[in-house]
Amino acid sequence: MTHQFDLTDDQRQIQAMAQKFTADAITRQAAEWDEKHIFPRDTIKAAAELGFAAIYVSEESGGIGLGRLESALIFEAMAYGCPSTSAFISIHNMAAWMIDRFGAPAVKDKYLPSLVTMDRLASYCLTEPGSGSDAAALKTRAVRDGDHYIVTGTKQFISGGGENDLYLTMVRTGEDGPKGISCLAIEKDMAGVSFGAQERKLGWHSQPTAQVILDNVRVPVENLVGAEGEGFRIAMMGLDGGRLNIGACSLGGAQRCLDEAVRYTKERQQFGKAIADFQNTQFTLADMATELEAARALLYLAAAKVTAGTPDKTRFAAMAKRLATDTGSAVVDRALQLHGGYGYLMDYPIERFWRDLRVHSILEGTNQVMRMIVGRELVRE
Ligand code: FAD
Ligand code: 2MC
Repeated sequence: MTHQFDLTDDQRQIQAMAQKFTADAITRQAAEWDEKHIFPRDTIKAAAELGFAAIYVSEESGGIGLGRLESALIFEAMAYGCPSTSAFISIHNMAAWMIDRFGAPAVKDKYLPSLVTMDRLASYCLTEPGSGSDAAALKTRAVRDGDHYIVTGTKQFISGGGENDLYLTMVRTGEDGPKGISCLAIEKDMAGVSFGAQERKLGWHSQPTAQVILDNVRVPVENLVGAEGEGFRIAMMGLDGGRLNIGACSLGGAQRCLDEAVRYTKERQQFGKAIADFQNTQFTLADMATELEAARALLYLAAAKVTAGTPDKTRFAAMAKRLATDTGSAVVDRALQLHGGYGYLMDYPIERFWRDLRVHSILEGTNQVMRMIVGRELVRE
């Protein structure tokens, strides 16, 4: 019975491996990456040696073929050290999975071997300047010309923009709306690909974000992932998993801040005793731990549903992303309060987590869009 509600031995081993990698390679350097805006390519590549570049890519394609719960455990563990770096790796995983799941043999053979080793890094390009939440309104156009598409348009806010090697891009090949969208793999070095300036952000400093500008880029037709017109569905299926991963990054970051808050409040003395001895402190810590466990339980359930492909998986992924990211930020905010003025300083890690987690309520679908997905399905039933 408990197995149904607890991790298996194999899952615990995967979690422990990710926790060790985080302690050895991420946690100590993360503050410097944040402060100096360092993109830790070597550390990211080291994650690939453990299989973390292709966690739910099939073993036949060189991935480690795990489920979405195992994937969540890995991103949660890495986010304990650096949510920004963990989330960056999660986006690469989402793109690699889309190629593995929907790509024809030619496109898989061309790109997956270098993606699973992270010799190539991949971005996911859906958002445009004029279409964020209303993703199906995208305008980037791909016009067929013999055995190529000619692609023109601008993708906004692309994680990895300018640094990554492959851009999995949603483009319009047909009618307006979701049915006219296709998915194309576009290489950084193709003629006509350029990038906007690096965005200056509140958080997520360990990874680049930039516009991807496509000006009459000739992309071979074999780079189509899935059939023409299937791009929106493929993009949304990618996000079912991506949203779990972003939620997991919030859980890991919030757990770190809860642990820091317990440690700090036991050490910090005011009015002649540790501030952990005040009932307000203990009640605050109790609420943080309770809400975090509840959000984690929902996220793990949603992950199991996405692995199993249940009919309600999209709704559960949306519920879990909404709850985990809102809860994560609320937990970190209280950890900051319990640190008093020190929480506001860069000498302690809390303010970095506060900044890094904030964007998780916005990207991979805003938390309003998550409510839209859940609400629409509830009233449709
Ligand atoms: P808008 O859609 O303009 O929304 C503005 C506000 O209106 C939000 O509060 C929203 O919830 C609300 N709103 C909109 N429609 C409704 C509605 N129907 N009902 C109620 N409220 C509504 N995108 C990619 O494709 N790839 C990436 O790699 C990527 N990385 C990102 C990295 C960063 C750091 C950031 C900040 C964004 C990234 N994004 C990426 C884009 C991200 O997914 C979008 O910012 C997000 O989907 C919201 O779109 P928008 O910013 O255009 O906001
Ligand atoms: N799985 C499979 N198919 C799906 C799907 C899913 N999760 N979601 C939608 N579809 C299908 C849907 O079934 C429909 O097909 P059909 O007409 O054959 O039934 C088609 O796709 C269109 O779906 P909708 O009618 O729901 O489309 P609509 O335009 O109303 O809204 C919405 C979709 C709002 C949910 C979508 O636009 C959305 O998710 N917006 C948020 C955008 C977003 O998440 N951006 C993230 C960018 S990535 C990022 O931020 C990173 C950091 C990487």
